[in-house]
Amino acid sequence: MKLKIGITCYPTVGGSGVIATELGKLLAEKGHEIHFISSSMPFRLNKVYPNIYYHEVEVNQYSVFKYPPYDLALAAKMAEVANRENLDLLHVHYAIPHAVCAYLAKQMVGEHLKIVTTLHGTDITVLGHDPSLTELIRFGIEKSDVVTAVSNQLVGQTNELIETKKEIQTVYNFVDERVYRKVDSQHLKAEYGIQEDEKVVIHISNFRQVKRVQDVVKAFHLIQKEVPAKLLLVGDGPELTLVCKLVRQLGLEEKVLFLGKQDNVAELLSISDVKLLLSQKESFGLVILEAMACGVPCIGTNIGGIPEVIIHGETGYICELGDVEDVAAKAIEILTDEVLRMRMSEFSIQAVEERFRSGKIVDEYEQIYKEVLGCA
Ligand code: GMT
Repeated sequence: MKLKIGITCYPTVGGSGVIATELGKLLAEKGHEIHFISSSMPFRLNKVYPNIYYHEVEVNQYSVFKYPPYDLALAAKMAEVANRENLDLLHVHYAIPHAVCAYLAKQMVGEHLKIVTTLHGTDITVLGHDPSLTELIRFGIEKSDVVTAVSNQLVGQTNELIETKKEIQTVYNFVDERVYRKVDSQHLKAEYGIQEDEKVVIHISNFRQVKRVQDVVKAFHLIQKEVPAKLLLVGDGPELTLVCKLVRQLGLEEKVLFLGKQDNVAELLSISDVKLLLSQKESFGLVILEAMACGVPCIGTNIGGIPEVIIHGETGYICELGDVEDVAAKAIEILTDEVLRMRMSEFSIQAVEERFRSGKIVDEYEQIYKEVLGCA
């Protein structure tokens, strides 16, 4: 049965926007009709799909409003699209504001419009800053017909912090293995001035404080004392200036390459020997999955969903938050033992195939939609 699905996400924000967009594309490839309802065009929606539509939420600036009413405009747009296009369901990413807006739209459209909400962890981060929103997050969750979260850890954390009785199912993130696979990009090494004997350490993020990019630089400082290596820092964000300063202080200017935001990450991953993600908050860590799919062993912190993605000792290593000495020791182990690195690389590709394959996860979402619509 072909479904008509509305998808709302923050189209330009990190992993959740990527997952929402990729999910829409893969569902469209399976014949479903997809309607993205968001403030701007999802950034990975880069080709024409005849059964994908984009409905832009426009917020008018009337002088009477001190703040532009985005949430109301979104709810109105959701209701308008749901009525006109006869949507079966809205799949929204984030409880606030999206699940709350979807509920408002449902009130306008009728009970038949189902709401599936996926939590990515950011609601919980927001809550850490503003506890006055707890009730609203709980409301958004409890008014959704189905709620999923991207890791078991996030399910537990949501139950604990939001104190909701709502059943939350784990549906892991996935990668499009047609994009994230090992490719031949060895020429990039020479182009970036990386010597034949130098190993490549990579970090990719939006350089927010929670990503602890300084820890990556500190660990790399220890690594390069033992192994000839370069560090690729991919991405941009608020911490970049401080990270540059630390690189200068440690005298690493010649060994750290700031590559800014990049689109073809698979090419960069394919020349990398190990990846570091040393965040203090991370409900899943999609960038780890992307690296694993390209056969890159990862070292991550014992935080959030990271230990559900990296299998310690098999596909990479888990270290305690802030323990840069241990991170460096583990990285040196991987970089100096080619047999170990190759084994971890192969296990990483296998783990993605077994647990996070796009086909498997898209089927899980499809099953959820069919159950909630009573057509399973
Ligand atoms: O981590 C970010 O800064 C972006 C954030 C987002 O909203 O996209 O990422 C969250 O969702 C991703 C997709 O599910 C997860 O892979 C990230 O771990 C999660 N970030 C945090 O929990 C901090």
